Amino acid sequence: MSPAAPAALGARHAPDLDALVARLAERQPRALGRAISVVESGGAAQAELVRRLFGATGRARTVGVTGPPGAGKSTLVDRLAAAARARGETVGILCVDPTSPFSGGALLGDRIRMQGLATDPGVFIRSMATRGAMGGLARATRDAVDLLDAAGFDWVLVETVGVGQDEVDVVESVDTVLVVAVPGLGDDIQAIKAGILEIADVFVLNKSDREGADRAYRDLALVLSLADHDETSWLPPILKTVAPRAEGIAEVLEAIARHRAWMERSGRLAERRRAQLRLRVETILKDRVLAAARERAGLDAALARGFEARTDPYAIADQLFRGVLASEPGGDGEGRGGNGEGR
Ligand SMILES: Nc1nc2c(ncn2[C@@H]2O[C@H](COP(=O)(O)OP(=O)(O)OP(=O)(O)O)[C@@H](O)[C@H]2O)c(=O)[nH]1
Ligand SMILES: [Mg+2]
Repeated sequence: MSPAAPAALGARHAPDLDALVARLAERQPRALGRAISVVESGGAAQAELVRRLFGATGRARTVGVTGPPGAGKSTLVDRLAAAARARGETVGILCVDPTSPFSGGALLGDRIRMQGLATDPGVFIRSMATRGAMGGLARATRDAVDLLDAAGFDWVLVETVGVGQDEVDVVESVDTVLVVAVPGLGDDIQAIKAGILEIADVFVLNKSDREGADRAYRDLALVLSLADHDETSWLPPILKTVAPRAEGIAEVLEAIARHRAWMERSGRLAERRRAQLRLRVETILKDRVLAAARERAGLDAALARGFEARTDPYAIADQLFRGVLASEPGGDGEGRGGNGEGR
């Protein structure tokens, strides 16, 4: 790789990012918001910002909260944050909604503003959505978790809406995953069985004030008992909560702490972080190769030609991949045509 490229990058972005990084350490909300916009917008600045902050990450308790729409995730996040604040701990909150075109703090922000947490300097809240996340929502979210972690928040809570692959990707970037279920929806239990049973570290049966809570508890317990586990594995607890009344919140915090302690003791924390690193690097690589194919190897033209000639997809991909390898990386089109340096 040419050393000139990163240097030029640094010169272009350094003054801005230096100031931003300094204000991040003070957890200034506007700096945090700007930094998250930087990682959402993708490109060189995203990479440079994470590069500068990465050394300060790894300290926060990171918790994902996922489950079906309306299960009470935001209310839970709000009460968990309040409980952490009561202990003097700071909380960064990301609300990720892949189905929403809007980002910038509208959804969860409004809810929590009503509770008064948003005026608390120990709490930062931000919504993230598809729009603007050029490098992919999961990647931007993972970077945003790093930002909040590096900024010194004791907790980083990530709420994701729904139960699709996007959510799985997002929650895989935290240390503890809470899956929220509610009584009275048999289909939800099915969905949990099919999709996210594997990723749950703690089950929260919210809306336990509703009819059918005991039944739902038994259903969940049954599903869990059928899962593969031995004496060395973590058996996800099921905790009943009534989030608006903060009932069961202390128990959820306690379960998170127990899970974290087990992760450290068993070596799973390091294992999970290694797996997360692999996932992130592989995602970045995929994005880079695809971007290089588009920008330097003529992806669109090759597709158009290939379609007309009925060339098979493997042959088109082979040709593009050779084009990527032959072209000069890092330059704004300067390396077009390739000179063999990229091997
Ligand atoms: N009865 C009852 N209602 C609850 C409980 N928890 C949340 N709610 C209500 O359920 C509704 C949805 O709560 P949210 O916290 O917005 O749920 P959510 O899962 O974040 O919703 P989305 O982000 O839209 O998927 C609100 O009206 C809450 O007041 C609970 O334990 N019991
Ligand atoms: Mg919500």
